[in-house]
Amino acid sequence: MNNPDKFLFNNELIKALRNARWITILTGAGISAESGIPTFRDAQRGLWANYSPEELASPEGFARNPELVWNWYEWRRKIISESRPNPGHYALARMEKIIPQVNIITQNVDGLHQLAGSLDVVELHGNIHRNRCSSENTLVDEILNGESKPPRCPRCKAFIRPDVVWFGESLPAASIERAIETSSKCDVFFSIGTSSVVYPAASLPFVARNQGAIIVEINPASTPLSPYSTYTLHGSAGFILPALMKVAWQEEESH
Ligand code: BJW
Repeated sequence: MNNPDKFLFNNELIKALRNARWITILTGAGISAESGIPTFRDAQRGLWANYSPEELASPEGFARNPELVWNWYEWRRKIISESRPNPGHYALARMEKIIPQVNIITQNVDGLHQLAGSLDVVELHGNIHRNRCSSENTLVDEILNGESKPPRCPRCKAFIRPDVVWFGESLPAASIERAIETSSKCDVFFSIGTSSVVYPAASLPFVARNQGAIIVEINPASTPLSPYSTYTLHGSAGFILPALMKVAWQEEESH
């Protein structure tokens, strides 16, 4: 299925999109898969196959083996720094120019939505490009070359860690508040490229559904959200999103 013109969308979905005034979009690792960034659960292959997400992305895992966790983040940072947004990211950035209110809520830490030109992006799980002191929680800008792994905070000498949200940690209050607010006001809610298993992000489509929004899921696989979605579009985000833009708004790729 390579030709966008051949992808058949439900007419009611297209009508709902054309009438929408507020669209909220939750994204997960799947939207960045076509940029070459392994999805979170895919990343548990190869070099990292022996480690569970909880071991690599939790305060307990970091306390047990800080060097292992730091190396994993260094590995991911390298992949992310060499990647570019894909047609899925660009399609969402263009949607902002058509619909009066579009909010992106992302679980991703890669910054690719912003790089694609999206202006209103809420980062639920932080950003991998930033570091902070694991003790003081203050951002640390500069890491000296040749330092220990992980490097140490220049002030208190505690380990530096990525400024992301690990299992068991609270999400930034302003981000989750904004995410709930925009989910509770939208006409259409997209859930794109997420396995819908990690909370509280996984609860946002239900906030939207409970207030009457249409739920559109884009994912090659079924997820726990699929039975509750109004429309489930099985396929890759980098293919489906530009096709949807074209059919709903006669809008072409132009990046
Ligand atoms: C494609 C595609 C293509 C492929 N196109 N699609 C309520 C109930 C139960 C548990 C909890 C609960 N509340 C809190 C919890 C505990 C926990 C949790 O949810 N655990 C579950 C696993 C059960 N949550 C937390 O701890 C959160 N904190 C919190 O709630 O604080 C208060 C509290 C604490 C403790 C107890 C109770 C309350 C924090 C969660 C932080 C998650 N952090 C991570 C790491 C971030 C930093 C980093 O990136 O390193 O976030 S874990 C990881 O999972 C990462 C992701 O953002 C997140 C979601 O993963 P995602 O994006 O869905 O990726 P994948 O890989 O799972 O799926 C990819 C999908 O894409 C697949 O479906 C593919 O099919 C699809 N796909 N190619 C479209 N081309």
